[in-house]
Amino acid sequence: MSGDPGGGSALPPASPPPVAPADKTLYVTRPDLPPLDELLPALQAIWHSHQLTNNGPFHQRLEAELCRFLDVPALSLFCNGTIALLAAIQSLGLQGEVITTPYSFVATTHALRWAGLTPVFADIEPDTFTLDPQRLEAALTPRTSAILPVHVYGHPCDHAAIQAFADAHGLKVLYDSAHAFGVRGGTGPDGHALRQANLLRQGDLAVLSFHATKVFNTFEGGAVVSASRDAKLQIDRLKNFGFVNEVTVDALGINGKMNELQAAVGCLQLPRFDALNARRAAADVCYRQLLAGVPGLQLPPQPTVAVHNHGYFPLQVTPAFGCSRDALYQRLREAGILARRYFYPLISDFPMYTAMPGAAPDNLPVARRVAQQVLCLPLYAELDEADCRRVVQVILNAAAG
Ligand code: T4K
Repeated sequence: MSGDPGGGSALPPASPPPVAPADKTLYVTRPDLPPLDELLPALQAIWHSHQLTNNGPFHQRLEAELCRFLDVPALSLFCNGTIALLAAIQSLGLQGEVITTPYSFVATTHALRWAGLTPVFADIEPDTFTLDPQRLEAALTPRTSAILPVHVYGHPCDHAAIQAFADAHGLKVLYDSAHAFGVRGGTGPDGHALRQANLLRQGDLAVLSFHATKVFNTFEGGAVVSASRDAKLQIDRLKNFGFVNEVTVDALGINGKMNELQAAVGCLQLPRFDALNARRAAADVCYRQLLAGVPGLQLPPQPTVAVHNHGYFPLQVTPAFGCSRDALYQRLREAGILARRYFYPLISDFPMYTAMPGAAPDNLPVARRVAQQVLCLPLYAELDEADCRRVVQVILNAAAG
């Protein structure tokens, strides 16, 4: 055992001093909430009407307002994003195998399994962390019915290439857009339309999550975006047990309904989105400036969109950094900073998926490397410059050894 048992050493500390443990905890994210006094009139209206769920007035209002805000033709609210994924899968009538990414939250793949489908994992692009269209061909079999890509961290998939492949092989495309709320289009410097146009209009259906940890939250919640009123009506029936009317059930539906409390919260959250996003964007810029040029750190890709939602700050800690990703994760924790390794382990490494097609480690080299390197730093509207500096100081201390 080494050290100074008497505690009286006059030597200076070998490394920079740790950040004061008395500092407040910084989480990877923090939900934004509307002022409580704005919610009270909504609660009074609910108490007065006794309409608690089943397509009540707040539910109808939120669907309409979200369609306008997101500029989509039709949208069905859900109790959460996972059940929304399940209903979307069911409404597309998928069978057999679905090509998907191993680099996501586990709900993406769980939804396929709950629907009795076989996920087939394909690798991701190194720049955007999204499903690599070049890897689709190798994953295709006669049993393939669809592709389930994820706009991970709100970065647009290469939807033009994915759609071209799907069209060539008669496949459906269902986007897990849980991270893509509020991401809006634009054109690149050369005038070419960027990848996203309107992200939520790509593919056959897109699914959103409004979980507490998302940039737009209804505590729990989600939605399926569809291209037509007919498609929406079918999804609405699926989330209500398959009821067509009081006496007719025509499909194996589920209870996926959003209740009036959640919808009322959503109505109050929506007008706040842009202002909160501007604050997240400022924190994002602050990190980029403070971390630029640190050896061994790779900053998150600059989003190829006009408006990003800044839901995550996925920093890559490469072997050239002063310590490992996991050691940095631990150093941050000790300083009260709860960064997260989203998405480690890969979904394909969870025991129920290791035997699935494409799950073999040598099939997923990019996803495997990224999962070993990514650390999502705290990013949310409340985070101020001092908070960002505190996070970066711990990182710089770790780099110094
Ligand atoms: N597809 C994708 C690509 C997804 O990312 C997700 C969900 C889904 C589908 C499924 O959608 P949902 O069915 O969830 O609507 C979180 C979320 O639970 C999960 O919704 C999310 N993705 C995933 C990326 O992250 P955890 O286990 O990391 O959450 P937790 O509880 O550790 O929260 C992280 C931090 O957030 C906490 O340290 C503190 C803060 N927090 C969290 C909650 C829940 C709060 O401050 N308040 C809160 O209420 O999974």
